Amino acid sequence: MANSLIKALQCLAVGVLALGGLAHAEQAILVQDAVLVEANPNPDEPALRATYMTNDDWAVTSPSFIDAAVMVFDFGTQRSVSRAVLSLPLENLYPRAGMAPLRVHAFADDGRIDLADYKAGGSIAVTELDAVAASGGNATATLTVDLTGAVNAILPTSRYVGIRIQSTAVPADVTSGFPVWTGVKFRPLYSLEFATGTPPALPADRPRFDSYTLSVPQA
Ligand SMILES: [Ca+2]
Repeated sequence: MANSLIKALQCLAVGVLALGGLAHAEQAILVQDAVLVEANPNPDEPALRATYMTNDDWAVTSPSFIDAAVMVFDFGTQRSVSRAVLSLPLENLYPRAGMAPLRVHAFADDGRIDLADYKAGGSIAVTELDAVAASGGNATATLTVDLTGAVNAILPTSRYVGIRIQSTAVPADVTSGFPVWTGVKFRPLYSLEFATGTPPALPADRPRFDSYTLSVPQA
């Protein structure tokens, strides 16, 4: 109990630092989180749905499965943000060749996680990051991701923002070594902090947006 409280406070401290200088930071409510698993991935037949849903906060690729960490946040009546930052506390890193690259997708959600959320939203990631570099190699650091543009694109049509995080590795990349997967494991203490206000003209994550499936506010 004491340990988990300390961990939560440490997380909060890192999250507050991530929003340094932001007055009136608020938290979107984490409605649900889960892991969507694609079993026996076949590069010739990309899956449109996950095979099953589980938990334990994995985002790893192995030769025989892909685990995507998925979470849904509720922004209530909020219709725009001046900034939004996702905090992802690591439990462990599983690098290959010294790297654990991840990609982050955001999508307008219906408020609960189902198997179709494995491919929901645009095919282009909001952002990609190497968890080893972003954490400085600290396997229990908290990663932060700027999602301002993604959140502002979703809120006009949906109060629920879905986030999906996967390793960018494909099964064929993971042919040897131990363990037989690569990516990260998170602690289930995700948070999405935001500041109220009008959207910035050029959010940091905007250039990566898939304008086909998500409408991006015009400058
Ligand atoms: Ca959903």
